[in-house]
Amino acid sequence: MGLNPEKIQKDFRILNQLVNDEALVYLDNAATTQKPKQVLDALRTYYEKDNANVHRGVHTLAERATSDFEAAREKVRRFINAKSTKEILWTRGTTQSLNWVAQFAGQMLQSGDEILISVMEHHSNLVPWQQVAKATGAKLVFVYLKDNQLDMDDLRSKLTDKTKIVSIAHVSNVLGLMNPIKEITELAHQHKALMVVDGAQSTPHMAIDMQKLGVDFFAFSGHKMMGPTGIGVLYGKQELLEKFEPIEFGGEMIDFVYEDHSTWTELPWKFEAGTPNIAGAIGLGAAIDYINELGIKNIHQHVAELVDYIMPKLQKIEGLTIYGPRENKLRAGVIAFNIEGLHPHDVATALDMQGIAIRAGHHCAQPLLNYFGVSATARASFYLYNTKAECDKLVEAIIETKKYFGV
Ligand code: C6P
Repeated sequence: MGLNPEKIQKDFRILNQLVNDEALVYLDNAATTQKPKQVLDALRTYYEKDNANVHRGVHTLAERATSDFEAAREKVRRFINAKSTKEILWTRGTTQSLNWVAQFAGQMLQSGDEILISVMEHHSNLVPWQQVAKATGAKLVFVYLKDNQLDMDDLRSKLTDKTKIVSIAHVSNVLGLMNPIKEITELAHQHKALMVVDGAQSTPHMAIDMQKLGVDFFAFSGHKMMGPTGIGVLYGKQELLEKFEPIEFGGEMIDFVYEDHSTWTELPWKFEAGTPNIAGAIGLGAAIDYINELGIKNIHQHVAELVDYIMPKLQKIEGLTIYGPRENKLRAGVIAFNIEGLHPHDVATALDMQGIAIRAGHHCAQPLLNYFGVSATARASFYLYNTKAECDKLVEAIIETKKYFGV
C-alpha cells in the first residue's frame, strides 16, 4: 500500500500555512519532524485527564499516569523488537543516550583500549567518546569512506582485539547513507567489542529489530519520528545494563538509602533518576501508534520514491554537488548539496523566501565536512508527508536561486 501524503498532511496543521506568502514546504525533517494531531491530542489528554507523578502515588491519577507511561515503554519495546522492557531506558534523546553509553564505557575502558567510530559521526557520537578517551587513556580510531560509503576494508583492518567499542551511525545525517549495521556488529563481536548504534536517523525511516541486529546499545530521539522533543530512548542488552553503574542518582532509581550508601532498584528504573518526561514518553508512544498504523515499510518506500524522483532532476542542475552514496537505495531521505559560487546559508535563505525550509550548516558533523573540504552544505530531508509536487518546487526554487544570484 502506497502512502497518500496529501491525506497525511491533514494530520499536521502546521504544514498548512504560508511562509513568505508561499505554501510551506517542510524539508528539514532530519533536524526534527512535525507532530501529527494524534500526538498533540495524546499530550493534551494526558495533561487534562491523567497528569500525576509516576511510580510514587497510589491515587487514581498516579496509577493512570504510571500505567500510560509504562505502556509507552512497551510500545517502544515492540517497535524495536527488544526482548524486554528492562532494556528500554528513557532519556532526553540520542545525545543523552550516547553520553550514557560513553559513561558506561568509562567504567570498563583502560589505557591502550580502542574505540572505533567513523568520520561520518554526528558530534553526539564523537564528543562523548573523545571525553571518555581522555579520561581513561583509551584511543579513538576513525574509519573513513570509500566511494562515499563506509570503507569496510578500512573498518576490518582497524578492528583488532584492542577494540573494545565500535560506535557507528545507522544512517548518516549528512550523507543519508544507511550503514550495514548487522555486518559491522558481527565483526565487532568477533573481537569481543561492544557494538553501539546511533539510530537517530534510522528509527524514523526503517524497521528496527534489536534481536536481528544483535547490537549492544542503540540510541534514538522521539522528535525525529513525530514524537515530542525532550524524550528519547537508550536500548541496552539486559546483561550489560545489569553490570553497569547508573550515571545519574537521586529519586526513583534507588532501592534503599542509608546515611552512608544506597542500593539501586531494578531495570529499567535503576537508570532513570528523578521525575521523567512522562508526557514525552506518552507522546512518543502515540507517534509509534501513528507510524504503525501507516506502516514503517510504507514510510520507507514513500521516502525512497521521493529520493528516486528528485535525484535525476537535481543531478541535471549545473554547478550542484550532491554528497552521499551514488545508489539511491542506500540513501534514507537526506540530500546534502552545495551550489557552486553560493554559500549554503544564502541558499537556505533564498529557499525560505520561496516557502521552503531546509537546513544549512555543518549539521553537527564537522569532521565529515572537513573530510569533504567544505565548511557547510545545504540539506533537504524528506518524510512521510512530503509530496512529488514539493520535490518539483524545491528543484524550481534552486534553479530560481541560481538565476537570482547569477551563478
Ligand atoms: N541531528 C540534524 O539536523 P538529538 O539532538 O539528541 O535529538 O540528536 C542528535 C543526533 C545524533 N545523531 C544523529 C545522526 C543526528 O542526526 C542527530 C541530530 C540533527 O541533523 C540536529 S544536529
